[in-house]
Amino acid sequence: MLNSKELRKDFPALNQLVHKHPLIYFDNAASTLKPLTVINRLQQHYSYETANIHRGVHFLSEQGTVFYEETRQKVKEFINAGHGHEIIFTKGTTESINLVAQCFAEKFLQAGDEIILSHMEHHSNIVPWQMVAEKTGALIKVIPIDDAGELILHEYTKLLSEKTKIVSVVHSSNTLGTINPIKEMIRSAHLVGAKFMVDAAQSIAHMPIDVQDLDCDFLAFSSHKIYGPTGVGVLYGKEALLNALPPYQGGGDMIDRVTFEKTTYNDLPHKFEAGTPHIAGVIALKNALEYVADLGLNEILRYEDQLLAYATAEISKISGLQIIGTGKKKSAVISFVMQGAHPHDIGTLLDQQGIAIRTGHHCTQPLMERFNVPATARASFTIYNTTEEIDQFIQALKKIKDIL
Ligand code: 7TS
Repeated sequence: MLNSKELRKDFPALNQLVHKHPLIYFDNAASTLKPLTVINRLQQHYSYETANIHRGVHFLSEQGTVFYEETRQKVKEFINAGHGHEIIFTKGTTESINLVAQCFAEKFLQAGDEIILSHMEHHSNIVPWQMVAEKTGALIKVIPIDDAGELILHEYTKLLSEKTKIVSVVHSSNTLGTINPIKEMIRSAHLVGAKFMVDAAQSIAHMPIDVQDLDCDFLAFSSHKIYGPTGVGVLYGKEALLNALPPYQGGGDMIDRVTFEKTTYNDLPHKFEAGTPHIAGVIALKNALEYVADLGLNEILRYEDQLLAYATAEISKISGLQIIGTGKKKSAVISFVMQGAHPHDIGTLLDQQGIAIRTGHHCTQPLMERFNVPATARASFTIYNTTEEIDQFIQALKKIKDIL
C-alpha cells in the first residue's frame, strides 16, 4: 500500500502554513505539487547544464540533447507508445489539442464532415475544434450525458457515421470525475473510419495508460498535472498519422532544408517541435514520470479510490450538500454545491483555514449549464492527501454550512 505519510516528505510545499494553518492541498486537478526530485532536477539544469539542444557541437548542448531525448523515451515507455518519435513535446494539453485540431483539419476536414465531442469536455477540447469547424465548414456533434454525469453511449453510437472524421473525448472529467470507457468508444469510432483523440489531462497521473492497447490515434496530457514542471505537454500520435499531417508551426528545428522558394520539413518528432522548447521542463518531466512509476500507477489508483470513497461518504452525510458527478467509475474528484452558499464563498472560507480547493466553472461551462448550476466547489485528491485531511475538510465544511 502506498505510504502517503512517508511520501509527503518529498513535497516541500506541504511543509508550510497558509493563513496560519498547515496547507491542505485539494486542488490537484488544477495542478499537482512538485516532488524534490523534480525541483532538484530543474535546479541542476539551470545551475550547470544550460545550453540549447539539437544544434550545438559543444559538450553542454550534446548532453542537453541526450537528456531531452531520454525524457521522450521515458514518455514512450510510460504510455507504451510504439516509437519514441510518436511523442511530441508541446506546452501542455491545450497546445497538443490545438495542434491536432489545426493540422488534422488542414489535411482531413471538409464542409459537412463531423467532429464528435462530449458534453463534459474542458474548453480546451471544445474551442480548438470550433475554430477549425468554422474555417472548414465541418460540424460538431455532442455526446450527451445523463444526470449522474456519465456519457450516454447509445447516443454516441447513433452519432457515429461515415461523416465522422474525428472523435475527441476526455478520459476522465476534471469537473465530474467520471472515467469514460474510451477503449470501447475508440473501437466504435474506428468501425466508421473515424480517428480518436483522448484528452488524458486528468487521467495520466491516476491510472495506467497504454496507447497501443487503447488503440487511440492521438492522446494529450500536461506535465504539471503529473508532478512535473509547468509549460510542458505531450502529444502522442500514431506514426503514420503524424507523418500525414502538415507541420503546426514553422521555425527552427522543424525544417530539413530552407530556401526562399521552398522549405522541406524535418522528420518526426522534430517536424512538430519548432523553436527552442522548454528544455529544463522536459528534462525534469522524466523525474516526475520515474517518481510515479516507482510508486506504481495501480497502487496510486487503489489509494486515491480509497480517498474518494471516504470523502464521498463523509460529504454525503452533510445535509444540503449535493455532489455533482455520481458516476460509477470516478477518479478522485468531488464537485459539489451547498444550498444557500455560493461556491466562491465556500472556497474563500476554506482557504482561510489553509484548505485549497477550486471553485468556478472549471473551464466546463456547458457542463454547468447541463447541471443547471453557475459554478461548483471542487476538491481533488492525490497521493499525498490523507483521510485526516479529509476529516478536517469535512469539519470545515460543516462550520461553513452553519455560517452561510
Ligand atoms: N483537459 C482537461 C480535462 C483538463 O482538466 C485541463 C486543465 C486541460 C485539458 C487543459 O490543460 P492545460 O495544462 O493545457 O491547461 N484543467 C484544469 C482544471 O480543472 N483546473 O485548472 C485547470
